Amino acid sequence: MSGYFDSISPLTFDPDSEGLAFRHYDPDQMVMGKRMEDQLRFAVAYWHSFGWEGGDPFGGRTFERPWFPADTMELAIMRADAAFDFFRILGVPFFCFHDHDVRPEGDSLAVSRDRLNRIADIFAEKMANGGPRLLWGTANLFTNRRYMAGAATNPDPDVFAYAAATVRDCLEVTHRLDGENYVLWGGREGYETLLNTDPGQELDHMGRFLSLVVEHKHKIGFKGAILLEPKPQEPTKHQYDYDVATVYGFLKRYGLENEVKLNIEQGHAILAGHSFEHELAMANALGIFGSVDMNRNDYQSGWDTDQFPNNVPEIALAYYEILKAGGFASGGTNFDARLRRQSLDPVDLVAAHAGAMDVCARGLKVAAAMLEDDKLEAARRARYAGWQRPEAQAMLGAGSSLESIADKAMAQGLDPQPVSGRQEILENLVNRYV
Ligand code: XLS
Ligand code: NI
Ligand code: NI
Repeated sequence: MSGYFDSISPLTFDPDSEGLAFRHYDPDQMVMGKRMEDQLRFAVAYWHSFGWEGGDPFGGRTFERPWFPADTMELAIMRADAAFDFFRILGVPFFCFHDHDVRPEGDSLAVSRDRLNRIADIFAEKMANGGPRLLWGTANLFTNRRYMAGAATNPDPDVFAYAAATVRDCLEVTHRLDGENYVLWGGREGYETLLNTDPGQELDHMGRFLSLVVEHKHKIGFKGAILLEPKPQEPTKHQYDYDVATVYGFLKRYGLENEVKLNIEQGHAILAGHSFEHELAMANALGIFGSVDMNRNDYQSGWDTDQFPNNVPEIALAYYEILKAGGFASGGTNFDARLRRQSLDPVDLVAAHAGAMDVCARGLKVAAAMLEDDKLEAARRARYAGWQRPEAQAMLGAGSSLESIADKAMAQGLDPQPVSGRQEILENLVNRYV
């Protein structure tokens, strides 16, 4: 017990509450054949909630937490105590962490690994005593200055090797803690200027690195999924893992499309000029949907603001795509989100997550209702109905050619007539559920 959250009791589902409670998130409510908790699979992100100090480019720490700056193991343990107290207040089933969030880095790889293992022992005990499970672990390959020019894509092979050692250790700790996934977000895998960069070589290094990680996963018997997290910009101007489609091309090129899935973040989708649901639908279409980071960006500011979700219609469309993909398998809903820097108090952190969980619960219920009613899907099926005809199917089959299709079209004197896409009618339909 850290004492930090002592003034706050565990939250319950209480729609009539005037205080801190869930008004929509009822873990036991059944939604499309599963408990809501098992559909949403919420996770708290250790870094934003227990590591981030409230700084921005114009000013430093605004939050006063007793474990800051967490540069000793004693403080790291105090932070772990507070984190697990917090998880219990929310009743979340999962959490996520980077090595860098949970232990101070040592002055050698060996010391860093030893510290990570010591914290993992503490986590294991807390997890066994009713704490949440691990949705995913990951390595921070972007904060230390050694990574300023990338990790796997660094021009210095020693940095590649250092990153390999770091990921080996994090993957093994994730495995030991029964993590359901292991995430690689491409931190500084990208570049600032072509004048000093060989992108072809860097992509090959990144492909090799990922293959090594996948190989090691199998070697140690880790059953979780390896997830890549696309992001188009920030911190480097040109991030290689731009968006879902780009990452799919990368995976294909290095033969990893059946080994790796994606962790899709709403804010990153927005930065890429896409909607969240676009990225989710693309991942589902390409067979690489894995998990989500449920944090939005500001639509105007153009950087990764990591805000808690608060827009139900948006989140409903996201869960609609997730449910269409069959729901989460190993993935879940991770709040890779942080408070605004003026939100100083423990209660702010609790309320931010409670509100976000309610927004997701509402979104999920809306999505399930739309899917169960089948009106949207019926309209979509009707739109593609022509493809049910045998002649249409034949065009897609092996026996057809451009010539045979063309000759037939000419012989039939085809003159296709446009049909309404019914966008506004469909938007109105969605609005009836929200
Ligand atoms: C940064 C990413 C990061 C990953 C984990 O923008 O969202 O937080 O989720 O490394
Ligand atoms: Ni993220
Ligand atoms: Ni992000």
